[in-house]
Amino acid sequence: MTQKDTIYASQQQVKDFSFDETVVEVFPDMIQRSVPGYTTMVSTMGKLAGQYAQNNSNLYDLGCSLGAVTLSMRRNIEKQNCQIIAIDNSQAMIERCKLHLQGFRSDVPVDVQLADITEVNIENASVVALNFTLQFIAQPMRRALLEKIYAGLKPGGILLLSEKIKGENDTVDDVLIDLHHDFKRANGYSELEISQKRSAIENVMRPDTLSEHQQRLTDIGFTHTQVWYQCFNFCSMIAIK
Ligand code: GEK
Repeated sequence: MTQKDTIYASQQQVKDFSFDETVVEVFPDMIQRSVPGYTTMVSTMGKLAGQYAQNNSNLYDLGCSLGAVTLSMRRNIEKQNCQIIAIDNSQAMIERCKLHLQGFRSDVPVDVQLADITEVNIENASVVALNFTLQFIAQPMRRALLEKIYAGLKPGGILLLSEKIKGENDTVDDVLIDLHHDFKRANGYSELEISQKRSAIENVMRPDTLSEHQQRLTDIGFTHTQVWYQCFNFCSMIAIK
């Protein structure tokens, strides 16, 4: 049973959000009630990984948290000699991720690493997943990370990128934010929880617009980029090398 997220339920001095033990404890409930389409995105990323995995290659899950995308990819890989490398820089997440993965049997090896994704090598990759992780990387460092991923991808390899996005201007951004807050209310979050979480996250997560994402991916060299899911300000893309 996953524990309910009540982190911002009481009035408090709101600190910047971090992926610590308190968050890990409630993470599945938090992400499910906060990200519209999370289940669809995770399962579809697994299917796309199955389709684009190449024999003798690596599949990366960057910012893996508890390993949802790793598990989804692992269920779908049919190619020979593939390995999944799951990386997160939160010790609490990595410990829980290892336990979680042990609960499921598979022949596909998974290497779970505690590391900063801006500092690791990406090599011989057929699939790289960034499921709501790039948004936590400082904006000036995002391009270098994506360039490193592009360089580490084999021809025909893919990047699976899900992000919270900013509307193209303030007017439409407000529309998307209101719709998202309605979604959270419908999932049982109170006004206090919604506003305190917003304050906690605004310094650590700065979304780009969809056009900024698409332009950057094209500039880096990805030949095809397609949004395959969007609900309010949450979207998921595939970019093919
Ligand atoms: C899922 N993909 O459930 N290096 C490594 N990890 C990082 C870094 C970094 N520099 N910065 C942040 N993280 C998951 C959900 S959550 C998204 C991803 C969310 C990690 C951070 O510790 C956290 O586990 C994850 O990125 C972001 O499919 O909570 O909104």
